[in-house]
Parts: sequence; structure tokens; C-alpha cells
Amino acid sequence: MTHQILVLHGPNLNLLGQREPDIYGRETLSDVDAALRASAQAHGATLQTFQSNSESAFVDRIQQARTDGTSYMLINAGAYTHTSIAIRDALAAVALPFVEVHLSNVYRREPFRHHSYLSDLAVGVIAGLGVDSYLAALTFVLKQPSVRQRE
Ligand code: CA2
Repeated sequence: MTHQILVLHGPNLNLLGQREPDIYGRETLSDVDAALRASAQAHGATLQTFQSNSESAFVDRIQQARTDGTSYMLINAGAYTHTSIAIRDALAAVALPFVEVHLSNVYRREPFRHHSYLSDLAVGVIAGLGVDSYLAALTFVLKQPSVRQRE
């Protein structure tokens, strides 16, 4: 089976490429999504993306992944990484494998960014490589066997 990958971008990531380029780079979220989709397609996988500034919309999209055929997720939950037990609980409930992704190296930043509510549920965590964090995570996922059946 081929992978059906869901990429989730959390709050404020819609501003990518428009603000704080020293931290988050100059590529827009559309650029990132297009690069990920192209790479997935080149490997015969499908890839959907979703961005929301709303915690509840994020939880709803994760719950939807339980039954929409998603086999793997890449998740940059943005600031919710450090605050959201609700997103953690949704990820635990759907029990789909995911890689936690961060553009910036959160460990070189403020102490409140050093804790993640998601990391111990993730297959792996990639931080600090800019847009390449997403691409590295996708490269990893595309090597993993896909065993999930649609429910
Ligand atoms: O480094 C990351 O990817 C983060 O998840 C980004 C979050 C931050 O709260 C996390 O600690 C680390 C913030 C996303 C804000 O994105 C922006 C992008 C461009 C301009 C302004 C904000």
C-alpha cells in the first residue's frame, strides 16, 4: 500500500515567509506544501495539508484522520506543541504514527519552547532545519511501510 500522508501546520504558520524570516525563513507555507506534495507524488504517495490557528479545528482534523485513510502524519503544532493537552489527547486517541516537525531549533530558544506535549507520542522529532525539517521528515515517512487499511 502507498502512504496517504497528512501534514498539519499549527497557529501562525500561515505567516511563513511574511514575518520573522531570520527565524522561520523566506519560503511561504504554499511553497512548503507544494514541495512536500511534489516529493510525495514522485514516490507514489498522496499528501494533504491543513493549517489552522484554532486548537479545536486542529483536534477535529486529527480525529478525522482516524477514518479518512491517513497512514502517517507530519505535525508542526506551532505554539500548541508547548501548551495543548487536547491535541496530545487527540493524537493518542487516533494512534496514527507521526513525526513532530519544527522549523526552528526550539532548544536554542526560550525555555518554554523546550517542552513538548507531543514528543513522547511521536515516532521522531525534527527541529531546526527550516523547511528541510519537513522534507527530512517526509523522506523518512516515505521509507516506512504503509499497513493502514481504511476503516
Ligand atoms: O519552529 C517551529 O516550527 C515552531 O513550531 C513555530 C512556532 C513556535 O511557537 C514553536 O515554538 C516552534 C511558531 C510559528 C509561528 O510561525 C510564524 C511564521 C512566520 C512569521 C511569524 C510566525
